[in-house]
Amino acid sequence: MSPVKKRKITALAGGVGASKLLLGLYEVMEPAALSIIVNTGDDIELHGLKISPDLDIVTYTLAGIVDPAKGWGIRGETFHALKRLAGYGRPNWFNLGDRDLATHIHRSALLAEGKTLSQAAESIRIALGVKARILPMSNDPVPTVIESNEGPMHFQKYLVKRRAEPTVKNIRFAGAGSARPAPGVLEAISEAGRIIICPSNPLISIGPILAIPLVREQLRARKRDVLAVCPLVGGKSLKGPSDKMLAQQGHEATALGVAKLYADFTGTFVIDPVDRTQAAAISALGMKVAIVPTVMKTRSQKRNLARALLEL
Ligand code: FO1
Repeated sequence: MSPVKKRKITALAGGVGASKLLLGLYEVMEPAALSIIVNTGDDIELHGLKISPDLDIVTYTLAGIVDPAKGWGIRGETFHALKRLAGYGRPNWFNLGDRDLATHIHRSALLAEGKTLSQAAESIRIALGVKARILPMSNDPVPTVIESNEGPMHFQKYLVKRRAEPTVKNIRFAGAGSARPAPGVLEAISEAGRIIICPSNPLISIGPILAIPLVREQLRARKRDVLAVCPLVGGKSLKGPSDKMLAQQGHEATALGVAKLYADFTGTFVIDPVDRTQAAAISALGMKVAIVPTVMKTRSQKRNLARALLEL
């Protein structure tokens, strides 16, 4: 492998869970050598604006402006515009802050001018001074639809408005089968020395990216160099409802259960020491297993995991 290729790292990411590791990577490697392919299945249109939560979470985190307590939105936000919107009878269950709204207005204006989501993401990350490449998985809409006991609902409605309470019967990525990867996505996978699957929800954060056929195919072609970090530790998700959703979908809510979903394209599966008893069963799926602390509460834990992944 050429030294340039070896230096390049590509990550597949959802939002809050992924951003912890991405921040670690951003701080321990040359940031410009990092490319991040981001889930857009969570995107939603509200108040006539295109909102791309995972793109924004990743961008705000790397720009150092994310709200550290929530992991999404901008630090020190105010919500005057949302209150006024509610006064007009508009829905206010999705908390859009005043400064965050500027991002959505800018993105929506660019799209209305005929620019792509990739171009909008590029404009936002440059303006916020982020040096890593941030690529939406696709410029085609691939909305995640939760088929629940209360009927089909948009993913954000399930997660935020209904607080992940409905039972998930099925998860659909509408249009994924014919969606094209956004410009740069396939190259980012083929040209990287390592491809890291971040510890995001395998079903609704990494799942939509994998549902684009050319992306999964390209990952399979790079299997040896794909590392996946397990988002469950001791059968519990580090962030969000992954464990509950896996169980409702008939998967084991364990490291092994996640490994089974990733076995066709992952060369090395990274688990926390807590799950070491599952290493043999995961190896039997045809993957190497790396045992590394994956809980990232502090900045040094984020950097340590990032360094460990680069050194594996
Ligand atoms: N998550 C919430 O739990 N409640 C919210 O009101 C909310 C608003 C929001 C606004 C902008 C944004 O970029 C993200 C926001 N999120 C909110 C996070 C988001 O719903 C999810 O965490 C991601 O889509 C899953 O990665």
